[in-house]
Amino acid sequence: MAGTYQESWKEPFLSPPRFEVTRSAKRLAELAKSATNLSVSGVVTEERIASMQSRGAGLTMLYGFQRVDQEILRELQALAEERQVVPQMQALFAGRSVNFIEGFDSERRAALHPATRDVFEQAITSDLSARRVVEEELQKLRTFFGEIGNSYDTMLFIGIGGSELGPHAIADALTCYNLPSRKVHYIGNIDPDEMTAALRGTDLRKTLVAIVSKSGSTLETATNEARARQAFQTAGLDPKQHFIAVTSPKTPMDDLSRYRAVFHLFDFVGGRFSSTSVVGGVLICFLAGATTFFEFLDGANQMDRLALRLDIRDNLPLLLALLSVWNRNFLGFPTVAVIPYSQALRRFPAHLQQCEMESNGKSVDRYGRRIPYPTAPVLWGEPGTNAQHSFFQLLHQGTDVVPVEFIGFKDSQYGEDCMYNGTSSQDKLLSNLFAQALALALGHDNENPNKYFSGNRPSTLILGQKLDAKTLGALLALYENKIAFEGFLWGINSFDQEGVQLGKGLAEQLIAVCRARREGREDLSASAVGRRLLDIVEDIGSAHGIVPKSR
Ligand code: G6Q
Repeated sequence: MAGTYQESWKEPFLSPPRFEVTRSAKRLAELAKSATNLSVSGVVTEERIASMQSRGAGLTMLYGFQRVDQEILRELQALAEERQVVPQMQALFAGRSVNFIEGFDSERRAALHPATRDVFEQAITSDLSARRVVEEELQKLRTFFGEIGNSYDTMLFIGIGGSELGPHAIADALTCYNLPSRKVHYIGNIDPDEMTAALRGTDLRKTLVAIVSKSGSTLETATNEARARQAFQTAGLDPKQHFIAVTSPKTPMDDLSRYRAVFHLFDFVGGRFSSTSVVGGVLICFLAGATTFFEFLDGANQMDRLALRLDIRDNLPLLLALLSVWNRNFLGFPTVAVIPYSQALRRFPAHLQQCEMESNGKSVDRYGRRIPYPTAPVLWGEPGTNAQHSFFQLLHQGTDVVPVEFIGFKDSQYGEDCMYNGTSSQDKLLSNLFAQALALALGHDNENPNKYFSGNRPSTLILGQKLDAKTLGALLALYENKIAFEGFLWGINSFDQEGVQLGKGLAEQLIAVCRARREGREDLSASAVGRRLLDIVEDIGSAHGIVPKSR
């Protein structure tokens, strides 16, 4: 029954040797001093590219453009074993608590997002109560979107952070599967202009509003919901007929007297890992239909199955994580760029930015000890080929080496193309992807130093037949599991986000000062510097000689 899910963590977590003292980490540090140089003639051969590939769940990963050889790959496998990362992943899939800091006040929860898509074949997550509540919510989704039929053509999707980035990225990626005339506006920011822009030209009579908040109390979402309700009331419409909620059981939003329907997510699913839960479900079911959403879940579930394999050549997420750790910890590269050669994946790097950096941007281990090695790289990216005309200069000739993860597909989504100068646009797109990987790896000699390319700049190529819903699910789960594996390798808790609390608390203090000033009171609870900043912005118009409008 919904709302009765109980956490099933009980036993102590695994305690493998610390990352920096493992035998393999020490050996990898040695090997890094003479790591494969991709720019040396005869290193990047067709045999190397053909042999250094792993396949699964509809994706092919080519890692021959990484600075690895067979010995380094063996040591990366050994590192995975010494750090017991597959057993840790098994514990995650079993619903054990993986979200904790031992010995300190912390969350103590499972991270069972794989259960949100474990609804096919033989189950791979072993928490029956979690699977049951997931299935109930999926059934509710099917029923609700079946019942509403074509009553609405527009969705206002109000949510922020994990309750917006992933769903937005996947919905953009699946736009070609949208039902006729379905559209969505996303409102995450507390910036009032975002809501104003969304409301302009929207026919509220045909609009469904999804309020998405796991906690049911996020400032931005609550504010934007209040504004949207006002807009409906002003238009003479009953918000209850138009608003649905996605939230945890028992939050202030878990209230059927205010919403047409309430869908539940649970504390075993972290916000940034909630794309395959009802958070992504309400959006994709509205835009593209439940069948597309289930195909997406199926692809994610296929990739999850690979994440439990021991051999890194069969476990794509683990291999991607190990290559990331190799570049970050042993070769010392501070950032990674994810460049999809697919316009549909335009929001995917933004989603991965949160997944990687909020999960693994940590400086203490599971026991609260400061760690002496780097953790998450800065992750960034934009779609190619556009990115080539923008920041690729730095990738090729900048002073920092930026490893790249290229993503590309053999076929376009719509299958509509044009022949121009003897090739299709899709041919040109993929040729550009491969050319960039080659140029980064091989470089180019030239007597003119300004035209010299050092090469030896690593990349991984992630390729698929076509970006359909199933492939997108696999791609998402590839990265979700990669990020969890990185956390297991580094010995950190990838599933909390204490780092966002400090600024949030200071903003609340300043908002209290604003409220007091509007009410003609003085509130001194914020710092003097913070209050001074409010004074400065108050005076900014007159400081620039602008006559203030009367309010
Ligand atoms: C994600 C984070 C964070 C969260 C947002 C929205 O993992 O926890 O980005 O998703 O702050 O939170 P609510 O869903 O509770 O509104």
